[in-house]
Amino acid sequence: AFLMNVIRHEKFMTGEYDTSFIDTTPELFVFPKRKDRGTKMLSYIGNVTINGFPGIGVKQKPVFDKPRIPTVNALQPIPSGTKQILEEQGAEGLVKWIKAQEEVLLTDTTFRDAHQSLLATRIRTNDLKNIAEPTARLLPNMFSAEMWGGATFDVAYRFLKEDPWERLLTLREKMPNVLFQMLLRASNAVGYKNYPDNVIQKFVRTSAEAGIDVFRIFDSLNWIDGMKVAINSVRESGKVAEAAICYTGDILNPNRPKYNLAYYTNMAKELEAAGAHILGIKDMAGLLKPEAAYQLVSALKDAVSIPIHLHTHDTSGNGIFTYAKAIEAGVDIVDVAMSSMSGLTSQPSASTLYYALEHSDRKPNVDVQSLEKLSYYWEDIRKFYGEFESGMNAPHTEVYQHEMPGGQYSNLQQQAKGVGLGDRFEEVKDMYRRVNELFGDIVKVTPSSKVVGDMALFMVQNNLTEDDIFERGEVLDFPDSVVEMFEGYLGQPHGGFPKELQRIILKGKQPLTVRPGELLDPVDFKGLSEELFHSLKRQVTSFDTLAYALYPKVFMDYTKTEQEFGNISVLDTPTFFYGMRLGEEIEVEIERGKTLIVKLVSIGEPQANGTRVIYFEFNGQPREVIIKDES
Ligand code: 3PY
Ligand code: ZN
Repeated sequence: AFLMNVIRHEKFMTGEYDTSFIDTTPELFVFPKRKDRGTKMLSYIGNVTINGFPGIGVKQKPVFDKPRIPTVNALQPIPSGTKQILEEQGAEGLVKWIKAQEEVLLTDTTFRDAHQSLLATRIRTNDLKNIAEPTARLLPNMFSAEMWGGATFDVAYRFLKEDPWERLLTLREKMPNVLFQMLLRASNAVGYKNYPDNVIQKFVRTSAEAGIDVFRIFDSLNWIDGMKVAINSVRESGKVAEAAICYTGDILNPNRPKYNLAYYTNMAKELEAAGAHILGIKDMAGLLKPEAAYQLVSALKDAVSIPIHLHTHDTSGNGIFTYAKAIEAGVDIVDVAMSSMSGLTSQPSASTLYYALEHSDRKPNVDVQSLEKLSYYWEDIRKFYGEFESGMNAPHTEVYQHEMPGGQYSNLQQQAKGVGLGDRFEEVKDMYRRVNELFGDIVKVTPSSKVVGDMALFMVQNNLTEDDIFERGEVLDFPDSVVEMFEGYLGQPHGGFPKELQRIILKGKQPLTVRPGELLDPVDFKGLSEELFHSLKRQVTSFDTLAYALYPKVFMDYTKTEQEFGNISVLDTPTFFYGMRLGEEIEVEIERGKTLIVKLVSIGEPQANGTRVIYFEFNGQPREVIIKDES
């Protein structure tokens, strides 16, 4: 417990400690009441075995093969990489280095966007951890690994009941050579609404200290005013500010002039002037067609002097063709995923791109055999998450109609099921397109995409048309997210909101015209931290305080689970989702070098009070736990 207190202590985690730290920090000796870790863990296993996992239900645990982890020589030092370039030469030096490379550089999104887009962000730290060091050894020449941000933060606490900061620290330790990249929703941080400026500043600073190097910053309405606080915070932390334009529409379609080439080149110039080290093109839905990619990248190369990093989703099946044209036009970096986690709503495959470029002068500097080996691992663990697959198994060119981001598809599908529209998803997708038109053709990416999705669900559920909105809008109770966006709480869209619709939705309320961050009171972090200390009765880190500031309810629910079941992130994924089979024996490494052996012996009959006794063997000793049967 003492070591845990030291590790969890804020000063230790932020590096502000010296050798007198232990002597001058008496609260290290306040230990929580001794609780039995083993019983807590068995309670979790018993509970999930009997009552199932949310979204999966009670299912017999399938038998999975052991994931294939490539063998590497652990005695060799880990080769150095881009992380060392940043450390030695700073952000400006890194930018110079990028520009000097002839080959196209690669960002691996497998640890973040790939599973956000294919598996509703459900991949657990336990599975990421096991492949981190082999990845660092086998792919030392990657530009970066995107492994944090976007939905990972929220989903980790909310559904996986694990701490996303621990994920970051754990992976950082195992991958010391490659730049870590995260997706930051500018003033929305890793959430769905605008936060006060001091939350954004503290979040960036703390993420940088915990190991993030490259921050891809975007605003969900492409509103540059909303991005500046984040860009400045990243620069002040000495890290790399990759400011992104979100790509929507089609620059080559003369009937869709709102988002034309000049719109994007102007935005790029403004982002460069605002301090971007790298310009991101964030094609979150995969709408950037090959010829458009050629023209866009060529024009941006002329417009700005910073490197260009292209992100797309392969939903339409055109991803590699788009990359080939962008690479021909001189794009510096592109986002790819390990092949077994690529394609469809995810990123294009790294090894496919490698072969496409094999005998060209822009061939990426990666070992394709290493890509293949790593891909086996992801192929194996992907099976653990089968329940979260979207069911999409071939390219969907319909994305050019609905324009839904890759990361939203499987989520909206789950949301539709949740409100009883599971069998009307085709209508929901079409309504998503219509809502975008109704809203004046806006950029759709988290959180604005969620607002469009919420409105689409609302309209399908209530059988509403656009005419109904205008005719009966005064009596309709619009979703909160829709009202807030039209109030200006996500910032301002290009060309403004449609005035008449805004009046109907706001029902007399006046919209904001300034940056929401200017109006929101700063968060009192010291106060929050004391509040948390009193309710959790344990040391509170700046990680906890930030999580609480961003997601108060989600974080408190997470701590309840933590108190009830302990640290369940150490369980293997099949056990975490399905519990155990009768007679099965598993090993759980609760900390480095300390492994528990758990066997499920039998499950008692339900009692009159609705409980069951579950009999385990725990390191060879009989142990029982009592579980409430929810069925
Ligand atoms: C996110 O914000 O999570 C996204 O991936 C947007 O594309
Ligand atoms: Zn994406």
